[in-house]
Formats: sequence, structure tokens, C-alpha cells
Amino acid sequence: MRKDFLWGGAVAAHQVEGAYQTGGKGLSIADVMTAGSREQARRITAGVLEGEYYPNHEGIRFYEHYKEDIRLFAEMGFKCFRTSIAWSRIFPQGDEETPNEEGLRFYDDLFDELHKYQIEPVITLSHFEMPYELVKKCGGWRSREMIGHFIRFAQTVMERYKEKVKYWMTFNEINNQMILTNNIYAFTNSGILFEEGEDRLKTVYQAAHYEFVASAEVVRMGHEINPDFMIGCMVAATPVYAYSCHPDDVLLAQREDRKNLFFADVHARGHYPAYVKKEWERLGYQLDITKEDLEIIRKGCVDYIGFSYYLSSAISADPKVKKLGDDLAAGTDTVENPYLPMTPWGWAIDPKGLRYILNQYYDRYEVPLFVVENGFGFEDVMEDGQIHDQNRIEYLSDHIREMVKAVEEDGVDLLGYTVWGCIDPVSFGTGEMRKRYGFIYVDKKDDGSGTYERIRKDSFYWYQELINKMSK
Ligand code: BGP
Repeated sequence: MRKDFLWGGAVAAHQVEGAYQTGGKGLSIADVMTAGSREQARRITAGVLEGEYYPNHEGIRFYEHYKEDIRLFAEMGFKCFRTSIAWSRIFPQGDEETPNEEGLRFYDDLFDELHKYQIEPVITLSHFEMPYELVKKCGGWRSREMIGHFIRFAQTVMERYKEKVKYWMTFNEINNQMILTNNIYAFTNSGILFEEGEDRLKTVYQAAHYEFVASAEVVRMGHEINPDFMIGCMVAATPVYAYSCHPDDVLLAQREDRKNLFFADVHARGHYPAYVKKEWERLGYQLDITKEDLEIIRKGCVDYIGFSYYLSSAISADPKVKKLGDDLAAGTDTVENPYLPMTPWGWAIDPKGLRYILNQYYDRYEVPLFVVENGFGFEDVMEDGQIHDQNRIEYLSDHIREMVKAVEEDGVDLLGYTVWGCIDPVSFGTGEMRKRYGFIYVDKKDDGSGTYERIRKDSFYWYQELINKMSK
């Protein structure tokens, strides 16, 4: 492993900060999503409605508790901490010319607190927190206008924190929006509310194009602000396995895998791959793509690939093989992998899949990689004031073991590893608290009640020991 390997943890502003209208912050798209569950998808409401419950409004009160929480991260020995800058704290309406100073000052204080303990910030610019006003004003990333708004936001914070933040990522899990059957993905990635009967795939490709242009321009501009910046993309890495060695399954898996690889292809290689141009031709898509856009994309290749890894999926061309259905995690066509156990939320547990994806990405892109999310969502049980989360320890140990093999045996260049939800966050997919990820338990229930007290779990001490051992 790299001598300066970045062991740490990850969260996102909208899933922890709360304070959704404090310090001049405007509504973000996360603030209009109601709570849901594994069975019941979250609802997107037209603004904040009376009588609805929005779990992100309070998050876990990280906005107030961040000094206490960072002290706990330091106690575990974190070398880095990933979070996001809530876009609507900096530009509450999204299209202002001048930023909100109170929002900027919050992140100044947050980064200063991290540096007090020599913890490196790893910052996501857009982690499902786009200003809600931009959904209303220009339909989110349907509109080319968003490019300017995002670049202004990125330039403002990169300038402001150029001495405090080195590691940046542009769009969190930008590929999620390829799951067209659940409205939450296009909404959280791109602020898109699908209309009745529209060609969702075409809308997503157009939005993704504008995001690619914005991301590439931010990479170029960021390097001018500080040549030491490491600016990455961020994709949800869910490898697609062929259900059988039947050539139809193998070809289908290759095609399905490309839905995710497409995004890293453009971010890392700086051009549209032939397979997607052929798809657009077949579908008759005339997208709004200019020569200038393609030049920007070519010049703005990312410095590294950040990605989340939770599960692998399997796909079969045989209609007789039962589909998993509209699973919030994978796609609608995936099938259960009979060789893998699942989490209570239906995510396949596949540590070897992490080694697989590390090799696939490093072979394909030959740039450093960064595992910025990996975690085990589980309804932890409190016993005599403690949480014995042995299953989380096993999940993470198994994944770290495979990750180390990818580096030590396969030669992958890996920057770091940040465990998702290092402190219990509000679940993105379901809005629940019960789907807990943390090394630190937060006493908040699904209905928002609780003391918000922080309690170390058994995994807190396990990770502390692991970082200590691996950093020698
Ligand atoms: C990823 C998001 C994270 C986090 C994670 C866990 O999609 O990047 O924000 O939420 O998934 O998913 P969930 O919270 O739905 O369990």
C-alpha cells in the first residue's frame, strides 16, 4: 500500500449536517425527499409540505456536533475524512453572483478542525445537494445553464479552500441516473423530474453531457487554482456478472456493465466511446453537443477515479430466470446471484467483487483509484448500552482483505479507502436511520426522535486497531 495511504471515513453533507435552513442555506433537492423504506420508495414533493417528514432536515445534527465527531474520527486514527460541500449553503438560490459568506465560513471551520488532527479533507462538490431553486428555474441538468452555475460554485470553493483541500470529486455516483425506473436517481444526480411519456434515456444522456462538460472544465480550472489539486470523478461501481457461461449471458453482462463504465470512460479518457455513439445513432438521438464541449471534455480528464462499492449484480438473458425487480440498489433486469449472501436490504455481499472492480478500472484507465465508499448497512441492536456489530467488522475485513490483494498482488495504484457512513447517516436510498453504517451509533430513530447522542460501536475499536496496524 502507498506509504501515505488515506484510511478514513465518508459521509455527505445532506445525510449528516441537518441545519437545512441555518446560516443562510437554501433548500437543496435532498430537503424535498420524504422518508421511505426498503419497500416504499422516497417521495419527491413540490417544495417542503406541511405534515410530511423530511429526514435530511435534521440529518444527525453534524452542523452542530462536527467538532465532537471529528474528535472521534481522530481517536480512530483517520488519515482523511470525506464529505461534501452543500451547494445550497454557498449559493442558496443557485444562481446568485456572490456566495453566502456564512456558508463559506462553516466549511472553513470544518476544514480547520480536521487539520487540527492532521486529517485530510476529501471533498465532493455535488453529492445530491443541488439548490432546489435550480430545479424550478431551469429543470436541473436538463438545461445547459447549469454548467455555468456549477462552475461558479466550484470556482468559489476551490479558490476559498485552495490551501485546505487537496482532494476533490465532481459529481457523486454520476452513473446512478442510468437506473431509469426509480425517479430518485435522476432527481438526486441531476435535479430531473421525468415528465409523462418522455424518453428518459435521452434526457439522462443529455444531462450527463452537460455534467461531463462542467466536470472537465472544473478539472482544468482547478489545476490553475492549485496545480497540486487531485480532482476525481465519482461512480457507483457495481460489477455485472453473467448469470451463466452461456454466450448470451456473457454478451448481455458486457452491455449492462457499459452503462456504468460509460461515465468513467468519458471522465477518464476525455471522449465518447464508440459503443455509445452507435447507441445514439440506433436510437436517433440528436443531443446538444458542440465541438467546444468536446474540446473541454478532452482537456479535462480526471486525476483519479473515486468510486463506491457495495455489491455486485448478475444478469441473465433467459426470461425464465427470476428478476430481482425494481431494486433500489441495482437495475430492474438483474437476478439473484446464488453464490452470494445478501444484506437485509437485498445487496449482495461480494468482497471479491471489490478486487474485480479495482482490476477492471485500473486495467481500463491506468490512473490512481480511490475507494470512497464501502460499507455495511444494518439495523444495529443496542445491548447493555453497547453495539456488538461483528457482522460489520466481518464485512469490512473481508472487503479490505480483497482490496489489499488488488494492490499488493495485482499492482493497482490505490490512494485510499473511506468507509461509507463512518458515523450513522440518514440513508440516501430509503431515508431511514435503521439502515446504520457507522463505527459511531447516533441515537436518532426513523421518525426523527432520539437524543442524537454518539456511542462508539465495537467496530470503532476494530477500525482504530486496523488503521494503526496498516499505517506502520
Ligand atoms: C451511495 C451514496 C451515499 C450513501 C450510500 C449508501 O449511493 O453515494 O450517499 O447513501 O449509497 O446507500 P444508502 O444510504 O441508500 O444505504
